[in-house]
Amino acid sequence: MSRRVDRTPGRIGGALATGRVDSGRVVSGRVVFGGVDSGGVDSGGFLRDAVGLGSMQPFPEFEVVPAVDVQDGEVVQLVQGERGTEKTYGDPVDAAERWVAAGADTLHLVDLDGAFEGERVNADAVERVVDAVDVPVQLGGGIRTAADARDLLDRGVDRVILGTAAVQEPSIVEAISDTHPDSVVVSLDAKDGEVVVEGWTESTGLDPAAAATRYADLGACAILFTDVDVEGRLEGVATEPVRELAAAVDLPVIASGGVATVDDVLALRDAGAAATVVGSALYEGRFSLADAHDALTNGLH
Ligand code: AMZ
Repeated sequence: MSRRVDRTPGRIGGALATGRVDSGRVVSGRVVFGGVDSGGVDSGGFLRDAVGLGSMQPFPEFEVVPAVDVQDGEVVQLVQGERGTEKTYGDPVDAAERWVAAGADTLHLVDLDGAFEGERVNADAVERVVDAVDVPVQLGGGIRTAADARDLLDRGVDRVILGTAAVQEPSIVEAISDTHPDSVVVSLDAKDGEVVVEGWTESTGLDPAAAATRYADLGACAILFTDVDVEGRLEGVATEPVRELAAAVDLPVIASGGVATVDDVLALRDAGAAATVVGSALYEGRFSLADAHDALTNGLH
C-alpha cells in the first residue's frame, strides 16, 4: 500500500484522527479538504473547530457501506458466514471500484480466510483495494495483534475492525487507540443472541449490548454488529437487536446482516444504526446505492 499517511499529532491527518493525507488532499469520513497543505502547522484544532467537529466520529450521516468480502483472492458472499455456501463475484478491485463509482463513501473490506484462520491471508488483495480507491476503507478479518493493526493503519487502511481479539483481550482496543485514535471498530457479531468469534464458529455466551458498553472507554470509534442468523439470506433484517445495541452504547453502530430491500435499510436507520454494511443485495442488484440514497434523503423508494 503506497498511500502516504500522516497521523502525526497536530498535523491535519493526525488531528482529524481518521484522516488520511492523500496526494495533498485530506480525506476523513465524508469531510474532504481539497488541497489543504498542513505544512507542519498545528492547524488541526482550527480545522476541527471550523467544521464543527468535536471529535471525528465515523458516519456523521447514515451510510450504506458496500461489503467486499474476500476469500481466496475473490469477492464472495456467504450465507450465515458458513464456508462452502459462497457465491463468487469476481476481483476485489473491480468490485471496490464499481462501488465507489456507484457512490460509496466508505468500503467495508473483510479478509474472510483471515477471520477463519486467525491471521491475515488475503493481504495482496487487501493492498490492491486500498491502493485503488480514494474513499475510507475499514478492514477486518484476522487482525489479532496491535502491531498488525498499526501496520495496516500506517499503510492506508482507515479503520481496523477487531472481532476475536477485541472480545478475548479488550485492552488491545485501548493499545491501538492510544497510537491511532478513532481507528478501531469493534465487531460484536451475534448468533442466537450471543457474540461469536473465530469466523463466527465459536460462541462466547456474551450478550452484544452488554459487551459493547466497555469499548467506548477503551477508545473504539464504532461497533459493528452482524446478525449472523439473518446474514446472507436476503430475507430481511432483525431490528430489535440493533435497537438494543444502539440504545446501550454511546458509539455509532454499524448494522449488518439480512438487508434485502431499501426498506430494510430504512428500518436499520430507524432502529438507531449509523450505517449498514450491505453485501448480497447489492451484488444481486436487488437495489442500488442510488436507490438507497434517494430513499434516505427524500423518502423515495
Ligand atoms: O463470515 C464469517 N464467517 C465472518 C465474517 N464476515 N467471520 C468473521 N467475519 C468478520 C467480522 C469482522 O468484520 O464481521 O471478520 C471480522 C472479524 O475478524 P476477527 O479475525 O477479528 O475475528
